[in-house]
Amino acid sequence: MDDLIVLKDKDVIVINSPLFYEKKEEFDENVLPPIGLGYILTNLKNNKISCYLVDAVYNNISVFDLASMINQSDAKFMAINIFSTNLFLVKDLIEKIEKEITIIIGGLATKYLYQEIFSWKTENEIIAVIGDGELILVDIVKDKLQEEPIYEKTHRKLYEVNSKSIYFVKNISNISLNRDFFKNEPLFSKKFGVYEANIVTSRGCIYNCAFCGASRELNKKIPIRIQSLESIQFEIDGICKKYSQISSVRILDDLFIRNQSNIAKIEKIFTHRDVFWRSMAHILSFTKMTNGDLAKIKASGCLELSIGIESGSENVLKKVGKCSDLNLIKRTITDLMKAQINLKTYFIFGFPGETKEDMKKTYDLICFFTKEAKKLKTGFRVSVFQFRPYHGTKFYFDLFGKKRQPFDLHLIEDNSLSARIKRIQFNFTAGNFSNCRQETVSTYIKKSLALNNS
Ligand code: B12
Ligand code: SF4
Repeated sequence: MDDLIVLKDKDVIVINSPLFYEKKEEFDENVLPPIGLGYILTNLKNNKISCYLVDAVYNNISVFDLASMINQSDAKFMAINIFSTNLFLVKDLIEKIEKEITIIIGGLATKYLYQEIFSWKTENEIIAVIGDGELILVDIVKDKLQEEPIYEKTHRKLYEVNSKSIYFVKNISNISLNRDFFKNEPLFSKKFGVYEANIVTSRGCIYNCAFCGASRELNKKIPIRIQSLESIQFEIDGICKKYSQISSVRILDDLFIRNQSNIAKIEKIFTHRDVFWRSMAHILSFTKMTNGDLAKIKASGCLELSIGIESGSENVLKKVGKCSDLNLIKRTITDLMKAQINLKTYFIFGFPGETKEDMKKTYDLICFFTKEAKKLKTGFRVSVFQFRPYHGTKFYFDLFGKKRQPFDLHLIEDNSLSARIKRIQFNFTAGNFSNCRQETVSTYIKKSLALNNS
């Protein structure tokens, strides 16, 4: 394991936490670099703190090997992200660490998981951070923290970086991302035949999806931050300079397109640049756009838009809180197809209380879009998941109540699903919350995905 050698002489090991317990021999999926950790590493380096990224997902490192790497390193700090899906893997990792090291845990989920995290069996100090990590981490490592923890007990501290904190990144256009830390960039997209780099142009979200931990309602203390046009242009110039083979930029946030007034910005960024782009987008971003606007998006080099639709049942959509107007959804998607914009759409089966009729409506909607795409000769694919109640989401609270300890939910790998749909990095299950049998949910997932090949 080469990394063991590299980990010598590093003060801070920054870890993209593993999604699987064991090394996955068959794992050959594209894995995106952890952008949030990239910002953290960049600021550590800018402050002359030696650090190293261990990407346990991309490097396919088991929990056991990761623990050995940490135990054999001479690092004084380890900083690791955590998700609902790997809570118990991170627990196991931390409980396997035998050396003295300060453990810093961050990411959106810490807000709801810190009590569980603080109960883990380790003599090491654990510091949990809610919110932006890049500024506070430097002061943690230098032992120069200028704010008090919002919660503290023996060897455990919780810090909250909200808009009042001096560690809050007020202007995300002023921070930099050193991509040297990423070993898996640029990534080759087989689908589009392009080398791509990834960017995130906003923080926070203006929407309120009931399955998402980033929803506005749940993060009121954190204002939305948008990267400026100039800063995005500067970032993309840097990417093009760094990677000569780059031919596309992938934007990983729902707010890049946002609304009609952003089209001029998109044109300025991409029309005169020799790179394509693809992005996540919210379905409501297009509500006021004309066909002319959509044509401009296409002409600026848009390879594909990834849009969450989630369900074809208005009842379910109302609970989801994204967009429940099915006519609007159909019209928007069809208009995008008419503009020859390739689409990747996301759907979820197995929402709480979802019935077989609801699932059928989702399947029928996907069939409708598949036919439309054929008719209009444009690219259309679907990505389908089974519902998972992530900690700290509206659905989680609705299902389990606010009083219930927020950590006794086990999200485990669903191997049957993985075997079928070949995206093992996303196939976790916490059980079936719908009104149907698991078999029905799985059948609809399978049938819907099969439409990709029809
Ligand atoms: C884009 C995205 C992805 C992308 C790419 C992420 C990337 N490469 O950076 C992809 C599709 C790969 C992805 C994957 C997953 N994602 Co995601 N993702 C998002 C999304 C939409 C934006 C995240 C983002 O880039 N934010 C901007 C960057 C700059 O911020 P950041 O990553 O949050 O990091 C900052 C802080 O959170 C903090 N921080 C983060 N880590 C750490 C660690 C330490 C030690 C400290 C101090 C601070 C700190 O500091 C960073 C810099 O300020 C969010 C929802 C949202 N709008 O926030 C969901 C979200 C974060 N994802 C989520 C999940 C669950 C996952 C997966 C586990 C899904 C799965 N595989 O089953 C994986 C995890 C893979 C991984 N190891 O990264 C959930 C987490 C909720 C939860 N309770 O766990 C979210 C909130 C969405 C949701 N449905 O609720 N995701
Ligand atoms: S799913 Fe996307 S649009 Fe919905 S709240 Fe989360 S980040 Fe926002």
